[in-house]
Amino acid sequence: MKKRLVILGAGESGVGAALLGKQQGYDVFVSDGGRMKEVYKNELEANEIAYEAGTHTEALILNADEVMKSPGIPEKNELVKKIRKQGIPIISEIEFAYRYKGNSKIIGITGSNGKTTTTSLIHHICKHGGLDVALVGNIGYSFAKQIAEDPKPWYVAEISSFQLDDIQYFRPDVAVLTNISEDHLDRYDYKFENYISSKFRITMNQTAEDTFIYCEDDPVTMQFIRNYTIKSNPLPITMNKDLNKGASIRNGFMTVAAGDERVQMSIYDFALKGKHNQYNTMAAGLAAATVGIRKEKIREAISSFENYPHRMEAVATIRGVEFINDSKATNVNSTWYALESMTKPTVLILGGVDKGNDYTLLDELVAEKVKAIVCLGSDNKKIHEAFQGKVSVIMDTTSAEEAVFASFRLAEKGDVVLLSPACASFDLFKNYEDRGDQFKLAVRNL
Ligand code: UMA
Ligand code: ADP
Repeated sequence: MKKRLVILGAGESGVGAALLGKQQGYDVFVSDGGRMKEVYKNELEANEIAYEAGTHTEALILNADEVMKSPGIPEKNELVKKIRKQGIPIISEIEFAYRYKGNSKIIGITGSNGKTTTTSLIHHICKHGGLDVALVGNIGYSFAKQIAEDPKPWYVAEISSFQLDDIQYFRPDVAVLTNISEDHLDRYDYKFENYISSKFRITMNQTAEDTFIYCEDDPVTMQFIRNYTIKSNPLPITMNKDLNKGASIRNGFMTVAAGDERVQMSIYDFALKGKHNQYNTMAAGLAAATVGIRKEKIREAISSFENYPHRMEAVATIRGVEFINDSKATNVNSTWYALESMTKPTVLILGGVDKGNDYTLLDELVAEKVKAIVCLGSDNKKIHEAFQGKVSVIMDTTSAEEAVFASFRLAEKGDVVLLSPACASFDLFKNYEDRGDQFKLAVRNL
């Protein structure tokens, strides 16, 4: 008899897993409790995969042999609790994909910040170096779908903590942990340790044949690393000392040493600017060197890379006021790095859905650089409380347009207006892209 695979959530992960499941001979049923996107409906129908939308019918779910839970569905969901109670195994989409990857290799990138940048830079370097490689995972493309439709010998996978929560055997050949800071605490019982454990699961199944790249300058990583038994080869990155193995930046010069070969390069030749991106570039260069990309190819690719939008993206300078879109800064740590790289007086646009933020981390940089805070969110109480008396102006706005107008009024020639919200966007926008796009449009309409 066919194994019954029930898939919860019919978004990118759910539909990708359904396609792979069908191809591998499972009896697949997809259940989406909300509204499904038309494109995903069409995909399931074209492949004759049974599904329901707008409800989760328990009778059709609790008879599963195995459940693939989409990463956006939290553990506290009543149905998930019932599935667990019945002892039905729950896996994530990357676990399901892993089962069918064959001999292909995986470079997996996780961390609180810098995942997308590091993942896409690694992908760019590997492609430039001649590897036949696909870009998958949290970056927006289902890993399972890639395997079903266009399997490759190499995958560069961005991996979220939600995806790591339900892995069993998933084992990346090269794992990268960029850094760890508070994020998504609402999904981890507001316990930072739970979220940290989730991140370290990237190393859980690694063996001595694999590699683990991590940031030695990241206090949380270094505090918790000793709690885990990591069998893979450790390769650190740092700006604090020279290393025989790993990557370091010293006096404006990066040295990458994965094996015998050393890649050396000036940070002024990096396409990505800012200290946080120097860390990302070290991690990416090291991952590429680990998988054998030639050093001249690594250097060329690092200097030719173009980053994704919404990450410290220069929008325009209007009457001497520079506008920067960092809408992807959805937690305090990423906003910290954005502020750290500011060299002009800054009007900071902050706010949205707070994920349990501790704003005091920004106090010093705000005191040094921020002349006004413009809140862009439906509930800004926490921001007011955090910065009252520390910044002379704090005001509320409820649309990107209003925030841009207000900031432009507060800014003078030579200032910068920085959208780096430290929060998710779902209160007022569809997602962070929508927030960034509306911001850019409002700036261009000034
Ligand atoms: N749904 C249910 N029942 C519920 C709740 C939701 O059926 O109780 C349904 C919704 O109606 C919807 C579907 O689940 O149709 C969506 O599932 P999902 O939220 O897991 O989203 P996917 O489309 O599968 O996208 C996911 C990742 N989303 C999340 O983790 C929230 C995408 O990352 C990822 O690109 C994609 O898989 C492919 O791997 C997005 C993200 O926001 C970009 N990630 C977070 C982040 O980066 O901070 C972790
Ligand atoms: P992620 O995919 O982990 O969310 P991104 O590369 O999309 O990471 O960057 C998200 C935000 O974090 C952006 O605002 C970016 O400027 C900032 N950022 C990028 N890399 C780092 C890093 N290594 N440390 C801290 N912040 C970073």
